[in-house]
Amino acid sequence: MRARFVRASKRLKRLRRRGRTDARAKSGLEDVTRRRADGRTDGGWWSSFPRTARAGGGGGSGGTTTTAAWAPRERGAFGLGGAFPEVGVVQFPCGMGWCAKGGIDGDGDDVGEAPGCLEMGFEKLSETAARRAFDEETTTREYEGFLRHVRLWARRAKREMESDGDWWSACARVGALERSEWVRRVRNVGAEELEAALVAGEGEPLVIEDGGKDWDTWTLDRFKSEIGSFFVSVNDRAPARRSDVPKQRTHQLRFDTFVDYVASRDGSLEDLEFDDKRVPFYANGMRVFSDPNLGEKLSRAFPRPRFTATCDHTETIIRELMNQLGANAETTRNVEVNVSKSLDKLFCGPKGTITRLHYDAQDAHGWLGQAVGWKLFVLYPPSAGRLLHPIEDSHGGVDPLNPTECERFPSFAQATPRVCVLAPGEVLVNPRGWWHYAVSLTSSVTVMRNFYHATTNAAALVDMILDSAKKAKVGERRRRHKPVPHSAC
Ligand SMILES: O=C(O)CCC(=O)C(=O)O
Ligand SMILES: [Fe+2]
Repeated sequence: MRARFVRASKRLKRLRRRGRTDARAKSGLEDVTRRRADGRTDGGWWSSFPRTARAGGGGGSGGTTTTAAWAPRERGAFGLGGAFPEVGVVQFPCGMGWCAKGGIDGDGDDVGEAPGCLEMGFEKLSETAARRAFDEETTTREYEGFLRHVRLWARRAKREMESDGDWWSACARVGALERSEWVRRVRNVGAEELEAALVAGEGEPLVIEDGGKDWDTWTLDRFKSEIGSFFVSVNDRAPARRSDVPKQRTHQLRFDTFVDYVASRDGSLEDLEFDDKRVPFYANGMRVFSDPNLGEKLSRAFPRPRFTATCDHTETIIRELMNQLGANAETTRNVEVNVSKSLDKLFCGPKGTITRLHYDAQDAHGWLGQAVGWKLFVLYPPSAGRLLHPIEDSHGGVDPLNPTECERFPSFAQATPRVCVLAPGEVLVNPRGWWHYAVSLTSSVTVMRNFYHATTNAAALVDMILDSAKKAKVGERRRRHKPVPHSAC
């Protein structure tokens, strides 16, 4: 192997000296990109590549200029290699890859008939990049803060468990931050009670213990088989902040492959086995409910909790406003899908995946229900905002779990956290403007919806509807005026 590398790098050096490498590699790549990009040869980054490709490949000069499928056959044409996700191609570096037939070239080097390049589907290519990122040793301040909190708490809980031995009640105590209060827990919540929790004063968060009683029992495996084909974006810090650039790592892969990754980092807090060198990746805010193939299935599996019927006025407001605007049924339907469906989301990640402190944009209320696993939430009322060192409008600069955060931000010590640990089937209602932080204590899947209530936060929704109606109208106009293709004769 080593000898191959040495030979390859010697040859690379020689080729670079002769100035041949780039031109040949690019001409080969250009041809593949043409085939893959369905004629999109102008405008893309590859459009600056030489237009000529030599039929049959091979070195030397001459050859016919053609756009026919062509792959380079000699090593020199492979250049430095690389992955080109834009066109779904992986090109081996010079001297790498496999050779079908051996042979000796003009320089006396052992060469084979190398494959032009390996054409890989975009999905495969993205997955390869994601897997590589999962393996990188990188962490974040919030993940470190969480680990420090858990280890500190574990020492205390261990002492307590020795007295009562109840692991899950000990797990619920992981949220017992200094000076914290528990979020109020209710069952069989009535319409008035819930509405009051949203409307009165700053509102009050509630845990509805039977909120998911109409949901089946779901497991990670069931999610994997039901929505495994969904192509999901995962990242190592969420929600995204402008100041994350360029630190945030985002990758895309099929959901079933991501579930395998989640399972590979499975385990409850009890084992206290954390990969503290690798921050876990989080599928944060999957818009799978608006997916044309999978959305219906999920909406049926997770019917909106009954208590929301009396305070989630989102769809009524959309229909009412579209009616007043004189919109037709198609536009109304489009706006309903674009606005309302996009407010339903799914979150999935291994233990230790974090949603950093923030409040939900566009003045939205929200409910968050556990489908799989346990999750810790830390909340602060809207009026505590200035103690949380807000950055970029709706993001908190403090990390609620970090044991030394008050040394860094002394005023943060005055903020009183409201804490809850959600178990499967439980739903947290989070009124508008309430700051919240979430961390998975086990492998976890959460179903979430942002919603609007006629007398508290409808104004923000009206803006969203008008915006979406404008786009839906433009789309319809475009569809109506589709150019008729010229006939060939
Ligand atoms: O990670 C979570 O479950 C919290 C999600 C959340 O609050 C959000 O995306 O707005
Ligand atoms: Fe949120």
